[in-house]
Amino acid sequence: MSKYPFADIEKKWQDYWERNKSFHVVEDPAIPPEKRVYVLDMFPYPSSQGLHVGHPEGYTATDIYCRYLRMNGYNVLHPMGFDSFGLPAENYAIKTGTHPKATTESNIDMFRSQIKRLGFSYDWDREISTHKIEYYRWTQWIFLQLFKKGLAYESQTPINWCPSCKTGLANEEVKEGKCERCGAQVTRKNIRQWILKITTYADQLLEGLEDLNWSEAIKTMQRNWIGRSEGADVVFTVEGTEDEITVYTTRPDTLFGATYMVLAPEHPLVAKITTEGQKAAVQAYLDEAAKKSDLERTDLAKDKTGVFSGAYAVNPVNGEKIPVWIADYVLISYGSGAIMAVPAHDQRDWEFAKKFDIPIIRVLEGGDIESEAYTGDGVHVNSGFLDGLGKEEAIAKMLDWLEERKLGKRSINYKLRDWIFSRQRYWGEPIPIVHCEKCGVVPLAEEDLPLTLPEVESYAPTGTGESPLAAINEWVNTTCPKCGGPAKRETNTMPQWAGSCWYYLRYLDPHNDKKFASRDKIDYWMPVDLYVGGAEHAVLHLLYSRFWHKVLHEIGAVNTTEPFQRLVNQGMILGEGGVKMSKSLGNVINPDDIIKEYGADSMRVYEMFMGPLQVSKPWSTNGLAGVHRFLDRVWRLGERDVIDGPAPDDQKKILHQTIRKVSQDTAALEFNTAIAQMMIFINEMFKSEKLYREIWEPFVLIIAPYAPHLAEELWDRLGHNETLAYEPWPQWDEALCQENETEVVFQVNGKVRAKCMLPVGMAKEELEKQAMANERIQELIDGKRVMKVIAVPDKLVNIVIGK
Ligand code: ANZ
Ligand code: ZN
Repeated sequence: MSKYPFADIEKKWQDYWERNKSFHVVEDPAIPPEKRVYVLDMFPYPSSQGLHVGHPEGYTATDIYCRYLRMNGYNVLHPMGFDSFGLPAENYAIKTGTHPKATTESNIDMFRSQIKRLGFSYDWDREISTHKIEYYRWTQWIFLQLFKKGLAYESQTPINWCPSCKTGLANEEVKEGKCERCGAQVTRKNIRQWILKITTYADQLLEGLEDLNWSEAIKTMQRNWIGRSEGADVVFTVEGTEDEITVYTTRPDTLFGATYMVLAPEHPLVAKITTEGQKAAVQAYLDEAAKKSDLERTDLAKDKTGVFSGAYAVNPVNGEKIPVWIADYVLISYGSGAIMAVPAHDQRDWEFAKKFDIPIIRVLEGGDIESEAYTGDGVHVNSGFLDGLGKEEAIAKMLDWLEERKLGKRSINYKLRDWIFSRQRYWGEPIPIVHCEKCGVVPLAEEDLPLTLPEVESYAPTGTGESPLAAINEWVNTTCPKCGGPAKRETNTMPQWAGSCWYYLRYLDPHNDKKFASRDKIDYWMPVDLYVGGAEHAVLHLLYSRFWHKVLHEIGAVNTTEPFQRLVNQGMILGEGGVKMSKSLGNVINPDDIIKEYGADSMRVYEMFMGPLQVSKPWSTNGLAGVHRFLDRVWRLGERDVIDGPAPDDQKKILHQTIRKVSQDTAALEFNTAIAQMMIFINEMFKSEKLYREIWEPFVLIIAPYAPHLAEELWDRLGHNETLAYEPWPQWDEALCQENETEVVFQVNGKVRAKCMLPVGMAKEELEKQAMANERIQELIDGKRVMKVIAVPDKLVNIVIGK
């Protein structure tokens, strides 16, 4: 008996698959559409740390599923690639002078070999990397399509600015007021930016969620991010002037309770309406507010600040004069950048009014407005023509009233902001735009793509808000594609999200140099049937790629309105003890070490055995060793000589039960319970000295998706000389699965005293007889009075005795 030689086996089969291109897939037209499946993993960013244990979790899950589908006759597209533009490589280049391309490509080589060591069945001929010219040429092409549709525009906007990375950040990259990458405090800076109009698609992005097979949790996160809000724009006039202040409110029914107004500090009317006497105070306040991020400003827990402008506005419903304040809890970027404040019924306004001693007027009954704002429903009071109405009726009535008098109109707002798409960085896709003195902003012609990233001397950002590309005169100075006159290239680059917005399409046709992907191939495979990855991409990546996909659909470039039909988010793998794996805690598990010590198959089966795919679960070295022992037992069974004759019935039964469970659970991505059943099967097998071919062969096939190297080796030993990857998946016979005996317990006064295997479905009377005839039970009831016998078929018999 030899030791389970996983290292040799794994190397051997990985070489075999590679040599034979076992998982190369083509668009076979003979395969009907319902048998074509596209299973996608979120591709990794090739960091210098290499693969972590979270990567193989999702990758193993999809790999098992793909291998299972292939054996069930599906044509399976299962590709892998690298999201290879991004900040870490650039930051490393700034520190060391190493070209980001060199670092990135050596990291990719490391990742690829680590991934290959896990035996995943990717079609490596389709590998892509987003930083490759052949790839980003098409990212640039898609940008041009967005530009042509008017969905890309330039704007001078205050953006989040990381003073340490010296670059602009999208709102999504700011976490609690700090830079997501480096942790520095984010400030505001006015800068020229390229912006994508994702907001145009807000409703489509919301509606599209309905038909997707995604978890409700992720859908809710996307809905909240889009943040559709229905309300009204209401016009107030500034007393004694022609100036008008438009506010956005979701509660027009509370107009009679508006006791002040607020302008955002950046509101254009601030300068105009501020009175002489308030000028100095207002200016001081504006200077302070400019330093804060939106997040800090809207933090509900934060102390409210503000300054009186000196001006008054007139409430359109009752002609009341109310003071206009300037306060940073109102954002310029939402609604109209101005609000009517109703302190009795809005908590932020309530806190502000308390602090600055502004009247609080109740207009709905309910709550205790002395201690907090009342935001619930109730009968309107102090509200003229709304008195006596509930919230919904009052809103409707007020909207009609305002619209009739042209004092307001229904309006819809979204939390979703347009996407700040430019980065003042080197290691990204150049934006294919030139700035011409005469023609302004001019896109490159599609034929002139790719616009390649030039070599630079220094990767360090200039800190002026310009990218390092701005320093390369030969590259920057160019001619205008329109008039031929002197022009300058755009020097901003695209954000890392750009490449990952459409990579799933490039896998379909990775070597096409005429199109981003041929329509035939798109039609053959799309949409993605299953997309597996971490929940950290719940909004950004998944929203951006949906947006691009919708644009591509509109221009007729793709066949579906949504890219990812089904999404599954894997849970986090935590460190031993249930805490997050982190360098500082020293509890990071390196997949390479695990593979070396236990083998790739052990790693795969262990990660799937830890628990349901979607939940977080702690690493356990004991658990891993247990799984390794299980595979070792499989190996040892496989070393027996197989018997070709018919197997005994009990072995057939456990086999068919196992095929059924593994088939159903694998199809449902419930891998842990499938593995548990295979463990039960192996225990049963060890009860006999004999191993029958008709039992063993099907088992080797069903364990193959989980432990493919081991299974291939066992299959080989069984005398087959081709990969089992396309062997038909074993079918189970329901009749053979039936348990014909079951364990029944015998109790005396509720205590279990004996157990017995009895035929399934035995009648109550017969069960009672069996119990009474049991030796141990007879001893216990001997000389006692039997008061009652309760029999539950297939489960138990309880004998109640007296003294
Ligand atoms: C008066 C009012 C009375 C409001 C009341 C609420 C309750 P959502 O649902 O998030 O869309 N608001 C409007 N524009 C704002 C801005 N730029 N910055 C900060 N707050 C703003 O919230 C809409 C409500 O948020 C609006 O309705 C407005 O306050 C405030 F009992 O108007 B409300
Ligand atoms: Zn020009």
